[in-house]
This record gives sequence, C-alpha cells and structure tokens, in this order.
Amino acid sequence: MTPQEMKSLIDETLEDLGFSHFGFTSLSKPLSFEFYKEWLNQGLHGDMKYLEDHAPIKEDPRSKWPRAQSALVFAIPYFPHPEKKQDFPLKQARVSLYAQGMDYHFWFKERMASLCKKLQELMPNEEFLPFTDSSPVLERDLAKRAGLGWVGKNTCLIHPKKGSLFFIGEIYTSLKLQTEVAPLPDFCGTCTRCIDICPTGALLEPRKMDARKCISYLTIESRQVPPENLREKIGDWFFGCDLCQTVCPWNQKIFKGQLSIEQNLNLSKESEDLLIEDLRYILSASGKKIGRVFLGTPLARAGSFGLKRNALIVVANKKIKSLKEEVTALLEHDKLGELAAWTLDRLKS
Ligand code: B12
Ligand code: SF4
Ligand code: SF4
Repeated sequence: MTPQEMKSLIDETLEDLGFSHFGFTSLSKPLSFEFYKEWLNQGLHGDMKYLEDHAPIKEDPRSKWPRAQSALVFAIPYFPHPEKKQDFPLKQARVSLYAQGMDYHFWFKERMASLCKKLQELMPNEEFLPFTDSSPVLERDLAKRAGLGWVGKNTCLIHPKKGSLFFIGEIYTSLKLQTEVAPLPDFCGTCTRCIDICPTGALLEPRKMDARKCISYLTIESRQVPPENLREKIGDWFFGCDLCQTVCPWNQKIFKGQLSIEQNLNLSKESEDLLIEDLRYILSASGKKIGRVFLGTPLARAGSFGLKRNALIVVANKKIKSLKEEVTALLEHDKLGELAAWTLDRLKS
C-alpha cells in the first residue's frame, strides 16, 4: 500500500472516530532522544520511574516490536470533552480539561483498535498495534515527526489550526510508510506567556520542564504530599492544570473566550458553595466509595489518598473555614496528618 492510498483510507474514517488530524512517520530513533536522556539524568521526572524503564524501547522501538516499521499518529481533541461522564460527581472543583470526562486510555485506544481491525482485514499479513500515553513511546517527538504540530515552549505539541488541547495516540505497523510532509515550523516566536504564567516555575526554560514542580505531577502522578514551598502555588487546582495551554495565543485564537487563564478562580457565592460541597465529599468519603464513583475517569489514578491530599491543599489555599471539622478528622491519617495540620494552621491565619 502506498502512503497516498493509506492516507485516503484513513481520511475516510477520521471523522467517524473523532480524530482531528493524523500523519505517519518511519520508526527511526526519536530526534529528541538525547534531550530525553539528559532530562532523566537530571532527575526532572521525579518519581515517574517508568520513564527511565521505557528509555531503551523509546530509543529503539524494534527491540520490543521487531516487525514495526512505521507509526500512524493521531490527534483527538479533548475540549470540549468527547466522552463526558453523565454523573460526574464534582460540580465546581477545578479539574483540568482533559480529565473532565472518561479516561482516554480506554476510549481513545478502543477507537484506534477498531481502525486496526479494519486495516488488519484489508492487510492480514501486516501488524497493527495501538498505543496511547502509558506505552514506551516518545509521543510528542513522534507526532512532531508525523507533522501533527510543533513543540511549544510549554512542551506541548501545538497545531496552528487545532491548538494543543488534543491527545496523541499511534498505531505501530509493519508497513513501510515514509512521511510525506515536512515537520511544522515553530510558531512560538518571541512569546513567553506559558513560562510567565506557570505558578510554580515548572517551565525552567523554553521546552524544558521540571515535572517535580508541575501541578499536574503534584496533583495526579505523585504519590507524595507536595513540599511546603509548592503548596500555596497550587492555588485552587484540584486535579491537573491547564494554565500554560489556556494562556497560549494559539488556543486563545481557536477557543475564543472559552478558556480561563485565572490563577485562582473568582467564584460567585453559589459556585463557592458547590466547591465546598465537592471538597467535603472528597474529604469525608471512604476510599471504597471514591474508587467506585471515579471508576473509569482519570481521577481514579490519584486514588483516595491523592484526591484527599489535593482537597486539603485547595481548602488551605481558599481558606475554607467551614471544612475545619473534615480536615481535623484527617489529623491521625498516617500519610496526610502533617498536611491536615498545615491546612488547619492556614485556616487560622
Ligand atoms: C510524563 C508525562 C507528563 C508529566 C511530564 C510532562 C512533560 N512536559 O514532560 C506531567 C505529569 C507533568 C504531564 C503533564 C501533562 N500532560 Co503529560 N505526558 C507524560 C508522558 C507519559 C511522557 C512525557 C515525557 O516523556 N516527558 C519527558 C519530556 C522530556 O518529554 P516530552 O514532554 O515528551 O517532550 C519531548 C518534546 O518536547 C521533544 N522536543 C523538544 N524540543 C524538540 C524539538 C524537536 C525538533 C523535536 C522533534 C522534539 C522536541 O523533546 C522532549 C523529549 O524527547 C506523555 C505520553 C508519552 N508516552 O509520551 C504524556 C503527554 C505528553 N501528556 C499529555 C497531556 C495532555 C498532559 C497535560 C495537558 C495534562 C493536564 N492538563 O494535567 C499536562 C501538560 C503539562 C505540560 N506543559 O506538559 C499529552 C500531550 C498532548 C500534546 N498536545 O502535547 C501526552 C502526549 C499524552 C497523550 N497521549 O496525549 N505529563
Ligand atoms: S501545567 Fe500548570 S504547573 Fe504545569 S507547567 Fe503548565 S502552567 Fe506550570
Ligand atoms: S504561550 Fe507562547 S511561547 Fe508558550 S507555547 Fe504558546 S505560543 Fe509558544
């Protein structure tokens, strides 16, 4: 199959699957692999040890998938969220846009798997393997090489007409497909809005993040309580953070007036009450109940410990005195006791 035939075939299904754009590239060594290695050597990945374990396969995908020759790379927008959860239990807690629905690890992968099935029927002797996020693939590098966007100073992949609020997924295949498009040029220019707005200074320099400082890491990936000097900077973010993307002029242009760039949201009395209700629920619900209610959403990843930790920080930063009782009840918690005491202290001032 020629690249042009493959493109036409996929173009037909693109809209049905909700993908916004796609491209393909050969599976050569990632262009930024040395940067990635150096980033790991500097310890900027914090406790995400799996990123170290994945390095050899990211460098040479064929060491794990010997037949893989190329990747079909897909983008799927998450704003507005395509897989909303009807009974999402939170009304006002500040949750990053990608997490305001069902977990993409399941539904995005399923959509790519359905495409794989179709391709497999047409080409029974070839191999098609779908991945997104958690597999050992350097996705932004791959997507850049496939022409899906440029790597912005906020480290995100941005497309001039689609912005950056999209997930990346890929199908590895035994087919030999050469990229026919040149990678997009860098359109950041002299802009530094993302670096300037980051509350924790996680963007150390253009395209280089200290993940240990990123609110997404601190509220989602980390299994620890954040160091004291970062707690206040998390502000009212309960799960993840979007600021370095929502401030980006390329997203602002596409999603006119729909993206908040407030460091801390200024809530009406009614919204403040809803926030308090959300936080009370998280602080007092059992681990079992939290697990059940958030099943299938990205919030399940943080688990009961992570969500209670995040709630305590928001209570402290928003100075929500009416939740004092719920905070006090966590003073004896083996992992959260210190944070609960810190929160109570903040509520006094
Ligand atoms: C670990 C991880 C995180 C960490 C670290 C993020 C980071 N910037 O490093 C944390 C938890 C902080 C995080 C946060 C988020 N993440 Co994340 N994350 C990942 C994951 C699993 C690995 C990323 C990684 O290896 N980081 C290490 C750094 C060094 O690598 P990198 O970010 O990929 O950057 C590469 C490029 O920038 C490239 N590069 C730089 N300059 C140049 C120049 C050229 C020419 C080229 C070719 C490449 C290049 O070099 C880097 C290393 O090779 C990927 C999925 C995957 N398998 O790749 C998702 C992924 C990057 N995350 C994603 C998302 C959506 C998010 C959040 C928006 C979620 C949220 N709202 O909370 C935030 C965004 C924060 C931000 N500004 O990045 C998407 C990004 C989509 C996009 N459009 O870019 C991905 C691809 C997941 C997916 N399948 O969709 N994430
Ligand atoms: S997601 Fe938030 S904390 Fe992380 S780099 Fe962007 S602005 Fe900074
Ligand atoms: S905010 Fe500006 S510098 Fe940052 S990614 Fe967007 S265009 Fe680039």
